Amino acid sequence: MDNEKFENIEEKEEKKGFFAKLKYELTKPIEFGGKKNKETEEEAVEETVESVEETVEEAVGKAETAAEETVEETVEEPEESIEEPTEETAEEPEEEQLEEVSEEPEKKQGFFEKIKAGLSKTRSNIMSGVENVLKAFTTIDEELYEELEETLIMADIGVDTSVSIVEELRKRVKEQKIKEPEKVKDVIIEVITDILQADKTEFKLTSPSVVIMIGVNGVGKTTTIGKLANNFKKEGKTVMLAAADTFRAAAIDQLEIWGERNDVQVIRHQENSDPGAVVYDAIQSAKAKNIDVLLCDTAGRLHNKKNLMEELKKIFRIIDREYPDAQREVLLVLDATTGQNALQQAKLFKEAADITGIVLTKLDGTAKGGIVIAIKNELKVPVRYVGVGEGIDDLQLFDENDFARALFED
Ligand SMILES: Nc1nc2c(ncn2[C@@H]2O[C@H](COP(=O)(O)OP(=O)(O)OP(=O)(O)O)[C@@H](O)[C@H]2O)c(=O)[nH]1
Ligand SMILES: [Mg+2]
Repeated sequence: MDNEKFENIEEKEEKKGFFAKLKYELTKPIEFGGKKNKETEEEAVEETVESVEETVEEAVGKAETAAEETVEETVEEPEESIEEPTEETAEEPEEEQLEEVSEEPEKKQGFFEKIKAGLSKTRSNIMSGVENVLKAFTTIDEELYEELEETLIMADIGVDTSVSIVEELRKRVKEQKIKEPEKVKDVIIEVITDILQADKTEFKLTSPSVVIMIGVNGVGKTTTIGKLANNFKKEGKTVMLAAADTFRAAAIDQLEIWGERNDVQVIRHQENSDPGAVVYDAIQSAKAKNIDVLLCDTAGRLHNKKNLMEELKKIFRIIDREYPDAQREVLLVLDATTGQNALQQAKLFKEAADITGIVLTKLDGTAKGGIVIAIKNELKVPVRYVGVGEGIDDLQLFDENDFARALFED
């Protein structure tokens, strides 16, 4: 086995991933950074702080190395890069190019680049592991499959899903009569893409509709409401927010800020008031004003788990009774950086709520994005949106094709 070659490839992958992330970090808007984290002492939030610190340290360390490397590279080939702007470039009129590209595909391209950059760590986490295993084998045997399974599990794809991926892989390798280990990589990509694209349904909101955001604390419920309000407004819909997380005054204020930013009304009561009453009032107001979408924030934690689930059930009962004509969407928000833990949370919330969709936040910069494959495969609840940053525009409708491409394209 050629160890040196091994390391070089790993280094290259890492570098590629790092530059994509660095590029993304430099362009993303900084909003609300860490504000929430300072307000609560819950473990999950502390973890987020730690992981942010780790990422910063890691980024600084890598940036230093990268800077050194860049200097070396520049010194080595200075002349070529100076000569680069050729006549061709000078001749091409800029305007003509702009005319050709209409606004829509450009926007889509921006979206795609953002998710691709966000997924760079996940991509190298999955693919460099797979490539290393495949390189270590000359024939396809049982041991190879076992090592692949282990690699997929390590990449946060989850045990059950990794087992079923490898099972399907065996079948396809046999069917396609593949003999060389390096050709297995494309089949793995194919199998995972099929999982991501299975059971596609379109997310459509009719008017009026009510969207309830649920999930444990710190996953990004309130932020996602702010981003959703922005998305819906851009579609020409009227939006109202309900501050049904009355557990902390700061939670109500946070929603209020998102309301101001989006220029939409926020229905709020005092801290510790009944969340059901907030939702009741919001429904009456939304009806009176013919609001298209009512977005309800809920608490991520209460004194105990049972309280939380009971409170959610009460909110759903009020919506059923007061707003039967409205389309009801219950979106469970999961934090991609928590990996397997996100799956456990989903199982818990499924007991209390009819979850209609998943929002997977914080996909930007995490290496644990493989969890989306497990979520698709195991939860049987559609992923509707993905969060790729803290800014108002950092929420994307989950597009199976784009996501699979972003995950595997170099
Ligand atoms: N990087 C990144 N950060 C995000 C994303 N979504 C939310 N956040 C951040 O995560 C933190 C927690 O978000 P909140 O919206 O307050 O979470 P919450 O679920 O409402 O939390 P509770 O109100 O405590 O239940 C904030 O600092 C957000 O800016 C995302 O997609 N990417
Ligand atoms: Mg909140």
